[in-house]
Amino acid sequence: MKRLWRNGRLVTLAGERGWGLVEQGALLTQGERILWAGPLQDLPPDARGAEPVELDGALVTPGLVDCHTHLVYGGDRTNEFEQRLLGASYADIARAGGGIRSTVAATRAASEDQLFASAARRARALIAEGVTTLEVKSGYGLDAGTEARMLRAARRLATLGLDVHTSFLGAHALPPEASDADAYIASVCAQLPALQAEGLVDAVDAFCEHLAFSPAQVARVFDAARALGLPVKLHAEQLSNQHGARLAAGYGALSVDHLEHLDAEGIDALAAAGTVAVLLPGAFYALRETRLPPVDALREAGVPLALATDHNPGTSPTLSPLLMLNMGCVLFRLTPEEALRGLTVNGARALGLADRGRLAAGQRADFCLWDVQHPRELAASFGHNPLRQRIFAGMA
Ligand code: DI6
Ligand code: FE
Repeated sequence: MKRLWRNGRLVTLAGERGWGLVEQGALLTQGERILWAGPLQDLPPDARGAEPVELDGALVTPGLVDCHTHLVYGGDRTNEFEQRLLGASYADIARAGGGIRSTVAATRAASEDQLFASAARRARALIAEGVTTLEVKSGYGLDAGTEARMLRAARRLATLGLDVHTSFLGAHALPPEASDADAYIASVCAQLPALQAEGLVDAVDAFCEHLAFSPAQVARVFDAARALGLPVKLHAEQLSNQHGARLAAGYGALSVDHLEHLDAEGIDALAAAGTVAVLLPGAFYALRETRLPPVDALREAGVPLALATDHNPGTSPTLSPLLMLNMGCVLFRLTPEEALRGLTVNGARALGLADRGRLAAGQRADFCLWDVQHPRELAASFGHNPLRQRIFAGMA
């Protein structure tokens, strides 16, 4: 059925720059697709017979794409918040058996239904701020059964009315029972074919860090992904420079994420490969990091910049993509337009998706109606949610 959404102020993000603002705009949709977007006065003839929907001057943006989350897990890590306030570092806590490993124990003890129920509560919070596409990683199971259970729970989040993309992050940390990292990497690679056959994997991710896995170990995981035709992405250069970005770019990675310690050579590699840089200000803030990702140099090199919540129980326990818009600007010096592109069109690109993130013909009919005058307000304010309505797949 065709719908004509009229009297909106469209933030189309058409083109590579600018908001693409259309005052007195309209959107023509059919089912879950946009057929046309533009000024109401230029409405094409095929709008005849479409059911009219009045937008009352709302500001319309593409639906938000949260391209990096660890939304499915068991347990609670707020004790680590207190430990860090007393001076412990993330690495100190990890070495003492806390951190990722503590979430692994709680996740292994949870059923798929329990994992789904807690993740659904979190997903509803993201939805309430306009998220229509969500990426979810595994990586808190670190054994074949629990990794698969996490990914199944993640896939079930689609029943809440959002598009879910899953990444296999078996190479997140060494599980407590393993003593040989290379042997563990072999088991990670061995899990992939069955997970892919079950339709649980859209991309393969890894954590390249001195307290996680080396570039050589990550390369083995990426080789296994490549053999199955799966795209890769990487947690890179978060706490130190392991040259993970360069490695990932060599595999044509969709994205590299975090990047506080990225160097000039890594930036050139990303630019050459067309890999998206995903910035995660929630983790930067929560860990009270001081070293900034090289945003100016990334921008100058023409690397697409995305922004995401990185929701996880340890380093980024936020469920607010709107707060990430603000932090992306205040902490990382993105412009409000770059920040919004980062949570829409470039977030989509970080997932290998070209069919969303803009208001244009052929795109998915996922969009948000906001009670603001100008799109920069979405980034300028924080702790406030001006979402009036969220449209997913053409439906309110
Ligand atoms: N980097 C992160 O920010 C999360 N994972 C990763 O590789 C943190 C995961 C955690 O601490 O639970
Ligand atoms: Fe992460």
